[in-house]
Amino acid sequence: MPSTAVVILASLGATYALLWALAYLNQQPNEPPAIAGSIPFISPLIGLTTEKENYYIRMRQAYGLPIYTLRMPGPRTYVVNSLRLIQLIDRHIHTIAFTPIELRAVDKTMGASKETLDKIGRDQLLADKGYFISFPRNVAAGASPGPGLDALNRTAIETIAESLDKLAANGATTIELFDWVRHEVFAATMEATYGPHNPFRRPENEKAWFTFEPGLMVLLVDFLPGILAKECLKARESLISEFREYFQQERHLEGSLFVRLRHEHNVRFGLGVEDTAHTEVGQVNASISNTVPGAFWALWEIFATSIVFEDCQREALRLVQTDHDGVCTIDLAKVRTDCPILLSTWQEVLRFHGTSISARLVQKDTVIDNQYLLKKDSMVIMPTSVTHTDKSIWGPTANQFDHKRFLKSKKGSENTVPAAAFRGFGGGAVLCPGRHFVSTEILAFAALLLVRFNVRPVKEKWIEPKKDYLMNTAFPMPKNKVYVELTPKDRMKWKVIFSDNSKGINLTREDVDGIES
Ligand code: HEM
Ligand SMILES: *[C@@H]1O[C@H](CO)[C@@H](O)[C@H](O)[C@H]1NC(C)=O
Ligand SMILES: *[C@@H]1O[C@H](CO)[C@@H](O)[C@H](O)[C@H]1NC(C)=O
Ligand SMILES: CC(=O)N[C@H]1CO[C@H](CO)[C@@H](O)[C@@H]1O
Repeated sequence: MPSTAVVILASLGATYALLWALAYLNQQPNEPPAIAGSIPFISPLIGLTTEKENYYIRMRQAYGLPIYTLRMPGPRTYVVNSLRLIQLIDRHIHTIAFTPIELRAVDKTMGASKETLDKIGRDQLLADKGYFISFPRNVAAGASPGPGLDALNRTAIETIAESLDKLAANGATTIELFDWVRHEVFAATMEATYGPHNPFRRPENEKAWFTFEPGLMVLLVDFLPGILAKECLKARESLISEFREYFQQERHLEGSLFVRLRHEHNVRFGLGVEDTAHTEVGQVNASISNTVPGAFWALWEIFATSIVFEDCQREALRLVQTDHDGVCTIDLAKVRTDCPILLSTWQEVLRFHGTSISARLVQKDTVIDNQYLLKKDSMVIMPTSVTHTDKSIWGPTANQFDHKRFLKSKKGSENTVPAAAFRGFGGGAVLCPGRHFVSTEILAFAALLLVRFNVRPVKEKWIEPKKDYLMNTAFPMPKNKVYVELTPKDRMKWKVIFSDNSKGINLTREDVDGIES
């Protein structure tokens, strides 16, 4: 009789052979090559869990493939390294689609009813009929350069300016950078979006949001959410009831063009107040989850390195005019045109710290670039950090933070770095509609801080926090606290204005080329 050890060994061996066979034999010759690691299915899972984004970068370095297949439990996943292939995939809006992923997110995380999901999911891949696919076009006017954007960014900046005014009145104040930025940016973004009846003016609603947000991933994975995300679900219910009241009383009519267009979009698809209250939770997520860590890393880079700080401060000070009564006036609309280094720094923050992963679902067998077969029901993953660390695109300094990298005047930069290689706001059919707004908001925030306050770390030195990579945001979260002292520079009276010129911030290829999206 064989001993237990032999039985265990034999079954391990058989399992291994089976996994190996599944990973390789089941693979068609024209599919992207499979990378299985030492134990098929298990190694990639362990790699991704422990290394997060760095796993994709390591695989790119180790194998140098333009595209490859990762076999893990669940559907097969194609990971795209090559920018050229990413651009080709971007064109297959209907066959390599984003909408099923959005639909799943609404289903799992927003607590929408079956009827709501039916309305949202109907004809999802038809350009003029699908809810998600027609969303960007229907709401574009709310956040693209023009009156919609003007109103959004005016309110956001006023909110921040007011808050900094109060802070200055208190003299020196110590804050924790992330918590502080989170509150400032959240308050400004929500005020701009929802207007005078913004539900988030009530602190308990802001608190509910930040109880809800960290549980999103648990809801998305859908593993025992009732137990593991109990608080999160409770917070969601209270947020939904706030939105129910907001839309019931038609408060959105006094809100931004953006929120009004979103509401009209919903009405067009037959969604009522109850449905809208649920989808709005997703809109808050889209507009805040990347904005907060983005603003944090921007301020971190601007203040923690002295050259960056000096360059940015010099530019910001140029926006200030002091009249003979000693009133300082700053025109924040000019951050977009008159602060090229500040702008370049923000773009570099998006390149260097950006970790967004574009995910798509293959709707039917599709061949790209005349050679790679992508099979139906597979996932396609395009990690931005892979493109953003590619030395063949960014040169030998790809792994360094260079705040002047995106300066137009910098020698050779325009020729060597194609605008399309910058993927901080996505690209192609799925381009972030909030990009102009959020860029203006963050740059104006930084500029105002630069001119009004001395910002120094409580601990003598700036110590960069460790990064916590989350699977579903465009930036990592800082793991350590950063305590900072803010001291007003002067006792002058400050006036914050925005001159009128409806320009956007052109960071993506689509903006530079003037492509409508
Ligand atoms: C620094 C802040 C932000 C970053 C880095 C960012 C980044 C992105 C990226 C990379 C995508 C594309 C995702 C993909 O390809 O799968 C995206 C989509 C989106 N973003 Fe942003 N975003 C930011 C702020 C905002 C804001 C402030 C709003 C709203 C006011 C917003 C609304 C959206 C929406 C609605 C989509 C989905 C677009 C679609 O369905 O076509 N984002 N964002
Ligand atoms: C929340 O927003 C982020 C950023 O847009 C996105 O990556 C994530 O998938 C969203 N989460 C859900 C559950 O919709
Ligand atoms: C951005 O690009 C558009 C279209 O190409 C152009 O009209 C606009 O002036 C540019 N904005 C800035 C700030 O350069
Ligand atoms: C992109 C941008 O900054 N747009 C506008 C922001 O708001 C001010 C005030 O209305 C406008 O002047 C900007 O053009």
